[in-house]
Amino acid sequence: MANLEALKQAVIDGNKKDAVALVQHAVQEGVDPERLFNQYLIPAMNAVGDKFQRKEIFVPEMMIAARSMQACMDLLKPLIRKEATVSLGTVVIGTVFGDLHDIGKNLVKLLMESSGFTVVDLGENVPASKFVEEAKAHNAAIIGLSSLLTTGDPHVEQTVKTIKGSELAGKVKIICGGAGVTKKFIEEKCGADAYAENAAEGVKKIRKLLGLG
Ligand code: B1M
Repeated sequence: MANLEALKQAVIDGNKKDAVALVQHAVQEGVDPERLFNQYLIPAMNAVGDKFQRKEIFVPEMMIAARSMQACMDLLKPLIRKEATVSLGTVVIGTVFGDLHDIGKNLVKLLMESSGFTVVDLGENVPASKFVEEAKAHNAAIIGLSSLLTTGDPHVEQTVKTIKGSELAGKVKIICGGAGVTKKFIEEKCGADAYAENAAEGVKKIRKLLGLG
């Protein structure tokens, strides 16, 4: 039987080799890849964050754990991507300026693609103007902002302002998520169109914003 608690622990410990082997084993045993993400990999990264906050680990350990998580995600990616024949729309996504976290954003991207959207990934540390340029170039219906740092708040607000003040105003909807922002801040203060707590909610909210039900 697949040892999923051991998988969680391997990610927390930054033991990439074991984590990858345990994911492979779980998949061979028929465990649902999305269940692996939601019930083991994401809680593992949350545990890493808690340890960092308690000063039990420091940036290098956090980095090593993140690499293990990324390796597991790379392995699962082809398994949950279902090729859509027709795109439901284009989403331009990136992590806001000053923020280098990309694991959550990559997960959101993966789920959006597997749900039928075309996703243009701008990476991390993305300036506001780049979101506007790329959304124009790709005729995007949605811009997705990810923000993990609470110090990123002003960048989220600035990015939303820049997009809303550009010729994209009224043409593109903005959705934001990430541990650095709250629903209240996103929907009431910074003027974005939607907040999503996680990747699955992100897909649901985008469908709603585009009137896809
Ligand atoms: Co950093 N980090 N980190 N970090 N890091 C956090 C975010 C932190 C909460 C840790 C802590 O203190 N407990 C803390 C922020 C505190 C704060 O702002 N209040 C923190 C800090 C302080 C820092 C540094 C400043 C540390 C330092 O240098 N002293 C530094 C900042 C660098 C920078 O960005 N300029 C830093 C660096 C790093 C690493 C590079 C080591 C690494 C990132 C590697 C990488 O991303 N490639 C890292 C990591 C791994 C974390 C934690 C442990 C894990 C983040 C993660 O990947 N979670 C994190 C603690 C935590 O979050 N528990 C922490 C798993 C991921 C799947 O979840 O990204 O939340 P998440 O995404 C979720 C949802 O939020 C949502 O859906 C996703 C999945 O369902 N979501 C969206 C995200 N984006 C969305 C967009 C959407 C919709 C939903 O629509 C567009």
